[in-house]
Amino acid sequence: MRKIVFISGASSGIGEATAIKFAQNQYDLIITGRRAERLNALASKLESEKGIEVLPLAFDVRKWTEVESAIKSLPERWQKIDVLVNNAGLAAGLDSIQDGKIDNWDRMIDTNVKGLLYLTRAIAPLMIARASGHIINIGSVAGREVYPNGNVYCATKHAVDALTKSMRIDFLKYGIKVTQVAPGAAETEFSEVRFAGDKTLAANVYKGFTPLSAEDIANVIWYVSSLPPHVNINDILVMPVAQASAALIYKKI
Ligand code: NDP
Ligand code: 8X3
Repeated sequence: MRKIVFISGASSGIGEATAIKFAQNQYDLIITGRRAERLNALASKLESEKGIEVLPLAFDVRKWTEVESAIKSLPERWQKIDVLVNNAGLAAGLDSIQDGKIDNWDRMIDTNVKGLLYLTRAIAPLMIARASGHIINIGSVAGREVYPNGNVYCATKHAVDALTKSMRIDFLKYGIKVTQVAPGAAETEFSEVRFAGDKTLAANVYKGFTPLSAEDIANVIWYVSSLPPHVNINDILVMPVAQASAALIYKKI
């Protein structure tokens, strides 16, 4: 019987790379996001190339009713989730607080904090019933430090840090592992989303240095999930060599 990983935000970037990594290692996958076409295409590709089963589920993590019905609708076989990767998230805008757009704030808080909570609330009981499971939350260097105009995004990732520690305490007696993987700058669709589709602004973020790739982070997620049952990595900060802190990247331009 293959193990099952549930990955939120698998339609691009780190989540998609994580889906590929777990598929290569013969896990069955539940892949989620809002863009159903991308999820369906990834599911067909991985099923045919890797000989595993993939269940694509399109829903918005910001909506509790959608999260709850997606998890309640899981066939029994798919309820045995071994690993939950809480990856769906985004930055919207890069404005100082006095200029901040309320809609951007709501999107970040609702996705990065409430979405992560909603998925955990829906899936943790399934793990608790089996006294087994691993929850991997994708934090950020922005959850350790703040940087100019990062304000609300940084606050949401600080919240992920706090929630990861809280989950570890609350789930301790059930033997459920809880890990935070916190990346520095990784080149994905992240900056395109942050800058509302402006590809030039997004490309500038990664100019002059070698950023992390989505695969780099997927490799770390795979590593932390593949340790012996008695070993847990609580927290791991993964940076490009050219990045010393949230705001300090050495660029050769
Ligand atoms: P991408 O934009 O490439 O991927 C984000 C994923 O999140 C997409 O699959 C998107 O799917 C999903 N998502 C966003 N909003 C929702 C929603 N409301 N409901 C369901 N799914 C949603 O960015 P990354 O891969 O870089 O981001 C993944 C995680 O990594 C995020 O939590 C991000 O904060 C974190 N991170 C990224 C870093 C970076 O430099 N790239 C560094 C540190 C952390 P869809 O649009 O189809 O819904
Ligand atoms: C994403 C990386 O540095 O833009 O979490 O906050 S950063």
